[in-house]
Amino acid sequence: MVGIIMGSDSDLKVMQDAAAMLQYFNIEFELTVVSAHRTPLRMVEYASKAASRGLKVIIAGAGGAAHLPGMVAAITTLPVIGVPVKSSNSIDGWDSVLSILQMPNGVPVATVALNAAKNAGILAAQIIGTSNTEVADALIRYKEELNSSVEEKIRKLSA
Ligand code: RP5
Repeated sequence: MVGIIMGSDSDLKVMQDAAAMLQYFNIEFELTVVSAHRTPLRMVEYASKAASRGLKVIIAGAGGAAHLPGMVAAITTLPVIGVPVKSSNSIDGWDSVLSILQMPNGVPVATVALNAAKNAGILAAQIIGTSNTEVADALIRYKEELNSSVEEKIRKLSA
């Protein structure tokens, strides 16, 4: 249902947080490496077949000259969530953030914060939740748990 792709296996340590959230919300996903620069034909194949294969959302993470999310968004009509990964050669991750964020009019990528694959997983769940009541209910519970965990901390602070 959700495709998680990344430019390199070195992105996995960040991107596994997206997979963990999809597991939490009981959403099927696949996870693979697709490089815009090193395997461009594979990228075109993946993006052009994603919708007909039944995917609903693509989460794409990349670092440095992070063209993968934008190029996939250029090909597919599915929503693409971009995760800027701070790779080892990064200039503090700004290269990744700006490469993914600064898309031209007409080709949006929903860009999350640097290394924020967890939020990408939640955002994908929210998209799926618009047409899936089980996921929508799980998201309500998740919000309630977030709220309770903060209230608990506030109680402890004021005790
Ligand atoms: C990008 O270059 C990848 O997304 C990764 O973040 C970065 C470095 O890749 P490796 O050299 O570690 O394979 O394409």
